[in-house]
Amino acid sequence: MQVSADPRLQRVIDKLAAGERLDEADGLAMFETHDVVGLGRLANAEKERRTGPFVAFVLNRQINPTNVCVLSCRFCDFAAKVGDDHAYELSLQQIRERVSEPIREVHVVGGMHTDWPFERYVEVLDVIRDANPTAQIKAYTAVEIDFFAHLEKISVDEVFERLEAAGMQAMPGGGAEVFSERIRGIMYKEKIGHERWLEIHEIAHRRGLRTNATLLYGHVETYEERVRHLLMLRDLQDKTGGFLSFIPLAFQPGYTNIVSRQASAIEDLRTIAASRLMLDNFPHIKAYWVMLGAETASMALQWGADDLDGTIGEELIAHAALASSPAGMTTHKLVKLIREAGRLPVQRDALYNVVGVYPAPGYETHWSQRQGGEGTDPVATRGEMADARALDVEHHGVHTWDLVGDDGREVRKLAATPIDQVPEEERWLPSTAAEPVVRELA
Ligand code: V47
Repeated sequence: MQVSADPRLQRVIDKLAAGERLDEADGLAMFETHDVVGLGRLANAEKERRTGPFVAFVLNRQINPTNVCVLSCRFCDFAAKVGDDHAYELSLQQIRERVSEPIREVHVVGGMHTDWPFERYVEVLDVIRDANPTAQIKAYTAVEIDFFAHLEKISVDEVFERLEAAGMQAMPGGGAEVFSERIRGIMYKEKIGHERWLEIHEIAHRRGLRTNATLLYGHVETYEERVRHLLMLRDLQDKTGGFLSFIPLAFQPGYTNIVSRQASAIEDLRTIAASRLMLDNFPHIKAYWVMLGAETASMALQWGADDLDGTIGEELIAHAALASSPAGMTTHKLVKLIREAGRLPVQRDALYNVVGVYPAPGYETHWSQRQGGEGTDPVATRGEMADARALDVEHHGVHTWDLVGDDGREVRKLAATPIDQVPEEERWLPSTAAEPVVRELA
């Protein structure tokens, strides 16, 4: 069993070994320990127990329909007022164009516009569904849902009814910030507090909608406040089981003058690890490369994270706050980051169904020789995957699966079978290697 020189972390190790649940004191111990390597090992063991060597990612696109917002949160560099130079509103046609590529998820979040009627937000979803029926829609934070309910003078359930009818399939975890009235008073006075945020997620879960949760850290919050935030999420998850993923968001200082620099990489990794261990009832912990930066996000995959979010297309919120990461990522780069962390890339959809496990280089060649032509998605079918696994074990060993061919080209260009020609039930990959992740991600 693992041993730590820090007696408080040792207590966490002992409790986990005994199958005991961690409490507030344990949470603090993890945030305060000097044995950050020991903490990382512990969280990594927990990640591996859940999803083995696999790390998921999604081909997605973020749509921020407008940055015009009725709120003026101190920490937000994204929001604008009508007439500001940087204020923008996407037309429905622009939204249509942005979601027409082969993606699996559209993540919609934006400002709460002073003049837009609720109908406009519904139309945004209508247009996305119409432009790309295979992409699942993860739309609108609890803050926006609350805003719509007030705007329309209808219940939260009625808001969900309208949005679900327009194609909403999941809800993102934004707007949670830190569940602390102290921080709300300093940073986002006009925004809903944690009780309303949790209430709206509970309503979503009762309707069968899966949602995510976030924590905005690295500004003026204390470790106690981070731990209490995690415990409140864990309590709701005990009640409903509706959360899919937790995403710690590293605050980007931008022009806000709240702090002079972003949290350190060690602080990021510590937060990922502590979240993995405290949130024992959350299926997934996401390393959000946009805010962590690609290198730290890749390291987080050895510190408890099992998900890297996605290709994104064009991120605007963190980049308004001067995030130094790129605005989007190619599949090739994401898969490379996952492989650099010694993990096996799995493509998922918004609801964590497995779309495909990436095959070995020899296998791509085999495909392209056998079928020729260009596919639209690097998915392996049931039978093909069994072959790939055999090939992999024979020639490369399981950790050498790769997305790119020897010439460095993406497998997408070589893949044999376009995803829409693969029957739905064949997209699940029951090879020995894929089984644990299929179970866990489902
Ligand atoms: O709610 C705003 C945060 C969130 C800054 O659910 C900032 O899968 C850092 O919630 N620095 C929106 N963060 C993003 C979000 C999200 C992202 C990826 C995946 C998912 C998911 C959700 O971004 C906001 C706010 O908490 N934010 N400004 C900033 N300067």
